[in-house]
Amino acid sequence: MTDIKRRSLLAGIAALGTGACAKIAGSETGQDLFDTAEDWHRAAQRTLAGRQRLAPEYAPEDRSPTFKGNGSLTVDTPQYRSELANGFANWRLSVSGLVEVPLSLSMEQLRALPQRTQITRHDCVEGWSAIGEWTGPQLSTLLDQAKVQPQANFIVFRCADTLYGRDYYESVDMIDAYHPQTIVAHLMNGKAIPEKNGAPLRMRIERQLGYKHAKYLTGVEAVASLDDIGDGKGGFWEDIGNYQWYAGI
Ligand SMILES: Nc1nc2c(c(=O)[nH]1)N[C@H]1C(S)=C(S)[C@@H](COP(=O)(O)O)O[C@H]1N2
Ligand SMILES: [Mo]
Repeated sequence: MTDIKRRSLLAGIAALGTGACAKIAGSETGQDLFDTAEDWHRAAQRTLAGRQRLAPEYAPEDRSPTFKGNGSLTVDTPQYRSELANGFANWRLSVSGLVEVPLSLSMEQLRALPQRTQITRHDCVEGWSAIGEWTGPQLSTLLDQAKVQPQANFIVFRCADTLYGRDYYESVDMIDAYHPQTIVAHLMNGKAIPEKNGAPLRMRIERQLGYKHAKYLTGVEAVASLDDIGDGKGGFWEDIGNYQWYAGI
């Protein structure tokens, strides 16, 4: 386990501990105290195990014949149009913020990293789902390469598009960032990701609802707090007041 992961797990335990501590303070005997600590530890383990659970994966024949595009269906800038025409040969992904080694990765470099392929169901809050196959490096590989600093608590996803005149962005905590099914996808159903689905790079964060899966990805940024990002609520939909930051499924 990486230091970051261990730290975010400990943060999770600490958050859970608040309730248990109140209980401990009110307990009468040593045995009570011991039992409470035991319960607390077990509950913490259960919750952490829950967050790390894998999303169901499907068989190739389960893939939806069409995977609808939702939200932005393209990026309306001359740079994007020329990148698209050019097969995204010059697209780069930055890994920045609270890292020892900032990275700027080409598509070729991303393709050269160890890859994960997963067939998963995408669930949009608007009430539709689709099953697709996604391939790309695990986000954890990039974060380890960039050496995320211990003060980082969140990973912010930066996107090329705007929606309703605002930059689309999203963020997750370190447990989702290091989840094995959190990947930077460059293939969908074995081919380059279509324009409407976020070409050339998009996040797949399989334990979260659809709006967390940032399309048209340009950067991932490690931050201590979300306060100074966008309007401070951790994402595009969160800022405009529609959806919750934690969208775990
Ligand atoms: N950059 C960006 N990412 C985005 C969106 C968007 O509008 N812009 N829409 C989100 C929503 S609400 C969903 S359901 C999924 C849709 O992915 P799809 O277009 O591949 O169906 O992308 C998410 N990621
Ligand atoms: Mo969505």
